[in-house]
Amino acid sequence: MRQKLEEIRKNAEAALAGTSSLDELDAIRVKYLGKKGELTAVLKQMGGLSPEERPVVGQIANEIREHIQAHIDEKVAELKSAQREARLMSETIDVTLPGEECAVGHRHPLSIVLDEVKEIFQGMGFDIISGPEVELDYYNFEALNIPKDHPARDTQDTFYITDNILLRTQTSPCQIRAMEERKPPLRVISPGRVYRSDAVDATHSPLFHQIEGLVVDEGITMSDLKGTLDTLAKKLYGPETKTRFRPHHFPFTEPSCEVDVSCFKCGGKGCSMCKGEGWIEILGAGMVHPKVLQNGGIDPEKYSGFAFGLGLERLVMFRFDLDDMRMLYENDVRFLEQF
Ligand code: 2NM
Repeated sequence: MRQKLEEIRKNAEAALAGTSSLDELDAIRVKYLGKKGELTAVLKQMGGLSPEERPVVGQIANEIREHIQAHIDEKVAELKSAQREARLMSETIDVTLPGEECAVGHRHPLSIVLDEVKEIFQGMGFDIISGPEVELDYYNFEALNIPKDHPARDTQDTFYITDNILLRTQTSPCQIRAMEERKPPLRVISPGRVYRSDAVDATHSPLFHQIEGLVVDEGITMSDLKGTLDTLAKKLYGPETKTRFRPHHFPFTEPSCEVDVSCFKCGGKGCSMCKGEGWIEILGAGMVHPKVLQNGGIDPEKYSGFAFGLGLERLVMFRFDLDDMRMLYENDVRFLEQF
């Protein structure tokens, strides 16, 4: 009988060594230690033993039971720990990967171009800032010198949440906040989502992305604006690219301009991309209005600055020759896997 018990112990140990799941462990427990298990079966035959032998064999059986049970417990703990580890690994994000890369290496075209623009500005010493998408009317309009009766403030164009809370229609509120929080010299870009109450079509979406920039220091002039945006154009579209600055009006800048780049498809001769113009508009810009500097807590007598804004979707559509903006939002894998 002792021999039989020893055999059970050996078999149980051997079975335990090869287990890799909690189910297997439970099956072993049932097979050896269960009510109808092998150990129980042996103990049921103890009636046939002599009174001297009975307690000795009983003790051996108990020791074997405890031994096997302890071994099972140990294995269960090991397996559970390995499972926990595996789950943590699967939930871990590798922060060194490029943002928003999917499992098979595709990146969203908006992310590709955004990263390019960010890198260009970082190379010129700009900080990248962000801010709330749900904004106060003050930061989105008032501080930017956009008057109460301005068409942009119409409820037709802006998503209002309450009378003075809205979804930002541009990222310039970030720049007012940057002026409040920082001291000149100031060099920031604020990329992000903006919202306008537009109907969806090939070139409009109620949610799109803007990249705005702001530079404030002593002695900043229109030359700095032109040099910076010319550098952006050449880095984006190649060193042959020319820029053209046309007068325009924005309430938050004075003077203001729109910026065209020479067509990167035809080089300026005129083609389908530039509609025969030779030029493609990519930016709005200007010298920050003194009232806006003042609203940001900056003395316009001492400092001046320039600012600009560009639409990311437009840039992406030019880059990848897309004719319909909706491609960027529909998440059709046949589109996304091309990037
Ligand atoms: C544009 C065009 C021109 C702009 C102005 C400011 C701020 F906050 F500094 F006043 N940020 N961005 C600006 C200027 C934006 O977008 C077409």
